[in-house]
Order: sequence, then structure tokens, then C-alpha cells
Amino acid sequence: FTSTHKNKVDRLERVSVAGKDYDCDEWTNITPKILSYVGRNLHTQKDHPIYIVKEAIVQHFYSSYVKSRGVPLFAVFDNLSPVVTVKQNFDSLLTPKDHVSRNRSENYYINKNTVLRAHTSAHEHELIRSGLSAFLMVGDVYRRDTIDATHFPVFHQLEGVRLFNSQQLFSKCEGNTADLTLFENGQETADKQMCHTLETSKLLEFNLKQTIEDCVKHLFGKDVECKWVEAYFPFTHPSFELEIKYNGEWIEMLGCGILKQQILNEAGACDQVAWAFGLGLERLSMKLFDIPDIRYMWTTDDSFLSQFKNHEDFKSIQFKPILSKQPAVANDIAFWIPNDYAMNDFYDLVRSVDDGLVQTVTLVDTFVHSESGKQSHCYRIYYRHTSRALTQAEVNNLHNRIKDAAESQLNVKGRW
Ligand code: FA5
Ligand code: MG
Repeated sequence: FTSTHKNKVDRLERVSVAGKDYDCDEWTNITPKILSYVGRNLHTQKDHPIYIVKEAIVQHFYSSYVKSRGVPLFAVFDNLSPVVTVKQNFDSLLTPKDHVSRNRSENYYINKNTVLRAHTSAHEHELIRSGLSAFLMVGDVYRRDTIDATHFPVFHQLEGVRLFNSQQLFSKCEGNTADLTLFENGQETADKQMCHTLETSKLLEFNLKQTIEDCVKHLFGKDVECKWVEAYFPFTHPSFELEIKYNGEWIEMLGCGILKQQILNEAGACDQVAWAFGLGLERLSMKLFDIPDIRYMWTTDDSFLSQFKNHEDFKSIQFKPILSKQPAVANDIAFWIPNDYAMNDFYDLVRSVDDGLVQTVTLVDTFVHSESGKQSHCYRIYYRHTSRALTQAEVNNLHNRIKDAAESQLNVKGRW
């Protein structure tokens, strides 16, 4: 980071990300803390639980889907840069210009045209354009998000895309398939896009869900409890999410759907149709190895990492949490918020000040002052280290630093 003092505001001018320099502007909101995660590449670090899950999925795809002469159908990309254009992350996926997912409060912008990718879908257009018909991509993605045991501002996604031409999609159907067509000039319904025939959409949906269920069974065994939920993404229709039972709760593991035809057309694949999915590797890994807190993924502590070493088969790994048995220490923080306040601003601030003690932050109370009309938020911060007990003194110290930082950086008025 390089910065200068202008109008008393500490403004960044240039920022260096992954070895390249970028101009900053009024959109810039990446923090040094977030930058420190860029390049860690947990998904390429041998024996890391994220790597192990990635490898298990990739090997499953390699062995289950082969072209003639044993060539794997799916090409794999795991080193595409996480720095992408706004065009890649949003426009190429038909995200409306005013869609909330573009907000500064949701993403880490380097400047108004450049962002740390919020999902691996950002690369779909370019890879389809390059002529591929089936591929997997794996990478780190960045989002301003809530703070709890299953959310982290940096996580890893594995994305899969498969294209079909008419012959490939209909070849397994029996009888007179000559009349089946991929496209029609029809109506959009809950089941299909305007330009797809119902047969196209239903066959793609079936193939997509089958592919994902086979992969999930490969990881968790055939008795794993899952359910499909309807979903919305700007770039697919119809869209679905898969939830899997984890510690008694349904956790969302992936999003998927039939790729909007406009995306294929714009990428030069107008005579093909496709499905796509994007899954969260942390969540799968937590379920697979019984890891209770997503923060473990970032520890460099050998008592964690050594548990994943020297295993022939991911199925033989059983993680023993080092998480201290002590209950979390809860401390509240309440303040009056300014008009332009976004909750993610507070979460990011906590992330920046925290040195690994905060597990969860929840909004526990809001109210509006009857006379001034001012709004107040109260958050409960749960402090809990992943591997040791905390002292009251260090919790108080951190809690006070969070209070001070909130007042000085977020323009809030503390109620303490
Ligand atoms: C997406 O990111 C879409 N790009 C997925 C997709 C791809 C849909 C292709 C259709 C076609 P979503 O925001 O729901 O969707 O994230 C996908 C998965 O990432 C989630 O299901 C979850 O497993 C994981 N995930 C999301 N946010 C976090 C987070 N903060 N921490 C850890 N994992 C997360
Ligand atoms: Mg989702």
C-alpha cells in the first residue's frame, strides 16, 4: 500500500496485488488483511484439507468422464488469477447493472474496473470462448460477508461447466430422436429458458443433478443426506442449490443451473447448451473431515496440518479438533449508525483488527430513537481461539480495540 494525506483523509493511490500495480479510486476497498490472503493458494498446497477435497473431486471427474482413448473429458484450471475485471465478474454473467451483488459493501474492489473475483464463474466466458466443452476451475474467491463458523471473506470454489451439442445431449434417448431440437422460439417457464425446448432443459437438469450427486456420493458415501432447493442466479435458469446435513443443520454446499443461452452465444458457442455449478470447498472439507470452524483452514499450526499428512485415501482421515473446550466468551458492542452504514463495513473492520480470536459476530438488537430518529445496532461478538483458551484480559483488549476502530473508522457513535 502506498498512501498520501489529502484533505486529512488517508487515501490510497496505488496498490500492488499479486505482483501487479493498480490505480486506486473511490471504489477501492480492499484491506491489507485481505491482500495478505492473496497468493496463499490453499487449493494447491499439498496435504491441505482444501487441496485434498479438490483432488478427490478432480480424480472422480477424471475417472468417471473420459473421451475416446481414455482422455479425461474435463480440463482442469487451478491457477487463474483472482484479480478480474468487473466485466468478467458481473457483465459477462449478465448480472444487472443495479444488482446488489455488485455493491462495494459485498465485494473487494481494487478500483472501479477491477475486483478480487467473488466467484469462479468469472472465468466461464473466457474458457467457453477458448473452445473448451467441459472444464473444472478451482480458485480462491473473495467476499465481504458475515462472520461465523461457516463464513470467511476468502474461500475456495470449484466450478464445473459442461457443454452439449444436439447429438451429445440426445444420443442417449431411445426411439425417433430425429425430431428433438435444442432450441425453440418459445416462452420462459419455471422449467426452462425461452429459447430452450423442454426436452433440452430437462435432460440438462437431469445430467447436472446426476453429475453432482455422483460426486457428492463419492465424497460422503451413498447415504449422505442432501436436498435440492430452487435458487436464483443471473446467469442460469433454472437454478438450484444443494444442501447437505452437517452437524444436524442443512448447509448450502453449491449453486448450479442451466447456463443462460446468451452467455454461450456471446462466447461463440451458439449451437451448444450447457450446465454449470460452483461449490464451496471449505464447506465440503468441513463436513468431510469434521472440522468445526472455517478459520482452521488458514492456520499454519502443525497440530492442525499434520493431521492431513501421509494419507493414501481421503476416507481414512479423521480430524480431531484442537478447539478449546472452553465456551466462547461473548461481548456486546452497541453504537448509533450513520445513514451510509453497511453491516459488512463493521464485519470487515472486525476482521482487520482481529488476530484470530473472533469466531462469530451477530446482530442481536436494533432500535430507532423515538426523538432523534437515529438508529442503533448492537452486535454480540463471540471470542474463541481455534486451539487454546483465551484470557479475559486479551478478550477485553481486543474488544476495546474494535470499539476504538469502529468510532474512528466507521463514523459510528459508541454507546458504551
Ligand atoms: C455462486 O458463487 C455461484 N457462482 C455458483 C454457481 C456457479 C451457480 C455456476 C450457478 C452456476 P454462491 O454465492 O451461492 O453461488 O456460492 C457458492 C457456494 O460457495 C455456496 O454454496 C457455499 O458453499 C460457498 N460459500 C459462499 N459464501 C461463502 C463464505 N463466505 N465462506 C465459505 N463458503 C462460502
Ligand atoms: Mg448461495
